[in-house]
Amino acid sequence: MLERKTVSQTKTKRSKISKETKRQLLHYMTLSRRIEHRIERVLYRQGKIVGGVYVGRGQEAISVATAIHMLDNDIVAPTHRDMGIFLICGVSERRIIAQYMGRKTGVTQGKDGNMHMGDLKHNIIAFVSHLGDNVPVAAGAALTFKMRGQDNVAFCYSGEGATSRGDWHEGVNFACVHKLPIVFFINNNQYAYSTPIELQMPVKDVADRAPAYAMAAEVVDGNDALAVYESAGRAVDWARSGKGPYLVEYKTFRMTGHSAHDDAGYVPKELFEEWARKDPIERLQKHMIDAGELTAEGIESMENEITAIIDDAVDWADKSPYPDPEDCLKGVYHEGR
Ligand SMILES: Cc1ncc(C[n+]2csc(CCOP(=O)(O)OP(=O)(O)O)c2C)c(N)n1
Ligand SMILES: [Mg+2]
Repeated sequence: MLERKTVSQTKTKRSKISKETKRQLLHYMTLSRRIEHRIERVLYRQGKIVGGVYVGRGQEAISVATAIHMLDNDIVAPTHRDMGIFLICGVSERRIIAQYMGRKTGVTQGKDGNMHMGDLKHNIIAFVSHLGDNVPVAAGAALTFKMRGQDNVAFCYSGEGATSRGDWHEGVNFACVHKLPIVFFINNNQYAYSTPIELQMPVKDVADRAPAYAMAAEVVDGNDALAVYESAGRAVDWARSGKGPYLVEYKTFRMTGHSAHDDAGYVPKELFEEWARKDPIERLQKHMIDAGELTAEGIESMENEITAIIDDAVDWADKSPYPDPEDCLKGVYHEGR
């Protein structure tokens, strides 16, 4: 079993990460933040969003710098704060915005208005809303890989709150007993809705749960995109090479309320101030500027390009029709190939 590492031990060999990879990380992290900002702070307030909105502000490095390691036919089970995964997997910005606006052109063809989406054409298991339940589902996919002799990996995401659920533990136990090719990526943003971590877990780190399943695990700074990238690479390699499951806990902070209607009045203001100084996008920008890999003009042109993509997506989605009532029952059950 791999010795568990702590945040301070995960000093990265950054020189090995190419400038192009860093640029991709920055692009997708910025795109995630901007698209979620448009949805939560603009479209939601204009009454154009159907249902609730959950965002991953401040956590963008986790979904982006992990999912970027997915290979062909790998499968992913995201959480409600993983916009970056949908973007990395190639779901178009237009379909994503249409999803939130409840339109027929959205990922669920207007059956839902937020993150409860998935698309197997993009290898994304539809988001399982019952927290913890995406673990047995993703473990089932990993079992299929193993039985078919495929060297694919299931990427399975949870918040720290979900790790206190019974179904989470059952799924992890099953995956570890059968040495399945699965990686558990945990975003530990220190709150589960309004419950702070110390009121829902007796252990210090989520990774402390791993030894009970003889599972390799490490704790990593989730706001350091390059550390996330490197640790995810290690974890995925481990699972892909047949050594069984691996858990990576990313320490981060939810820089918003639980959802768009929640003002997070229960979170001490100082925590937001402290974590604002660790913003993952600003940190990556600073690293790249210091390394001579990015300029202020480069940041501006990336942001302009992203704004244009989002403007186009909103315009397209807004012109899309709502679903017809008879469409509601279509696609609920498997209808054959
Ligand atoms: C079994 C279950 N209980 C409650 C909820 C309602 N709920 C949705 S998200 C959430 C908080 C989850 O906390 P965490 O797992 O830490 O994820 P985070 O929202 O912090 O990313 C809750 C209680 C749910 N979806 N499923
Ligand atoms: Mg949480």
